[in-house]
Amino acid sequence: MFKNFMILSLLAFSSSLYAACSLEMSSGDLLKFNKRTLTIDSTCAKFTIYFKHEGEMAAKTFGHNVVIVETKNFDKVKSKIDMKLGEESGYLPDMSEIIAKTAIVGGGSDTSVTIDARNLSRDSEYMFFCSFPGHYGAMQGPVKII
Ligand SMILES: [Cu+2]
Repeated sequence: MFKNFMILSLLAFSSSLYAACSLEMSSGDLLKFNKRTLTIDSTCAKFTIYFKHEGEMAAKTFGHNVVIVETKNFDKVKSKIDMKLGEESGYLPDMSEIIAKTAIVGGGSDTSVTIDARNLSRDSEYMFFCSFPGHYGAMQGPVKII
């Protein structure tokens, strides 16, 4: 009985370990992510965010990405969003405040970014948003660190 319990809990533990070091999210032809909140496990040396654009609009006209910052830095980072900086940069300059940033993707494309989640603190507040110009107002949410 005890042995069976041990095996079951080991299985549960390893599958949650596997699941916990990545997350999948998507968006489409609306100003919306499919998730309201992200959860990142701060024990993961490599935490990967997989992001897919499931719509049809081109990256240049209605692309999306996922950017993570400390909530206290959001105003500063969003104020630097500039169409002139181009799609490649996510319309953002290089900034130490940017913790993670995927590429901008258009309909049918996907991308990912991997970060060392051990740098994130459970005592700080984080959020995610899309840095395509004009999108962050609707495309944002909190990131929970566990
Ligand atoms: Cu967007």
